[in-house]
Amino acid sequence: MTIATLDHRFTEFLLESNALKFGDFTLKSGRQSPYFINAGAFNDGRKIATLGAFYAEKIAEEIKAGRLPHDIDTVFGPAYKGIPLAVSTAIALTSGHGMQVGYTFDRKEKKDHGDGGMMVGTQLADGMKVLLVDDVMTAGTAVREVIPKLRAEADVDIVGLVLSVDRMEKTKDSDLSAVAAVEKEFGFPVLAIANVREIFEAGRNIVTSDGQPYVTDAIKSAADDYLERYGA
Ligand code: OMP
Repeated sequence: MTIATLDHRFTEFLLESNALKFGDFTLKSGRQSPYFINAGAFNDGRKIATLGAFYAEKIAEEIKAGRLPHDIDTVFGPAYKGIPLAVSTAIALTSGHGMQVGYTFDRKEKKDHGDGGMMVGTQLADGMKVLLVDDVMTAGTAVREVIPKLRAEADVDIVGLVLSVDRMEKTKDSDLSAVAAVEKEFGFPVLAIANVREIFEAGRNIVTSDGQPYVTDAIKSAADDYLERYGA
């Protein structure tokens, strides 16, 4: 018996959860895409727990491979969509992998009463090892917005960024992928549970309840055209 790879199992989960949609979508970058990954579809206890377990599995794999440190202090998810990611990942790292880690997220609005802090959860301090988690990267805009917020809190050591999906797209002004550009600019690894090419490959062999592949020839061909134009 062969054990399905992480990217294959994750693609199954994306498709079954309706988190991967096919159609015509305008992205934050303005690009028109024939597919969209919607992390908002992980909207119940089972799905968010499963998602956290996928992140934790990826992180454990990368710790083993030496690309992430074993002594991560906290998992940071940018508000709002990163909040359930950080919490579910921290739970899964503890329950499934025996790691003691915190979770942290930012407030979008400044709070002027109570503790007055900009961060919720484990508070950031100088030298702390912080692992970022986010949903999808297209151009890297979201991550560029959040890093200055972390740096304003404390001199933290950002050890990496883990995504659900790397869309493998070129930046506007170079042939580098957005992931490679962020790695180069900030000096930490950007890792994804699956990238879009792996997802489309796996999706050809995953079938709906009526036996049809989720990724039909027409969908695959639209995705290929899109990646031909914007793919890195
Ligand atoms: P960048 O910030 O440009 O990397 O785009 C990623 C963000 O766009 C994600 O955090 C989402 O808010 C949104 N997005 C998706 O959620 N799924 C996609 O498939 C594509 C995008 C997008 O707009 O590029």
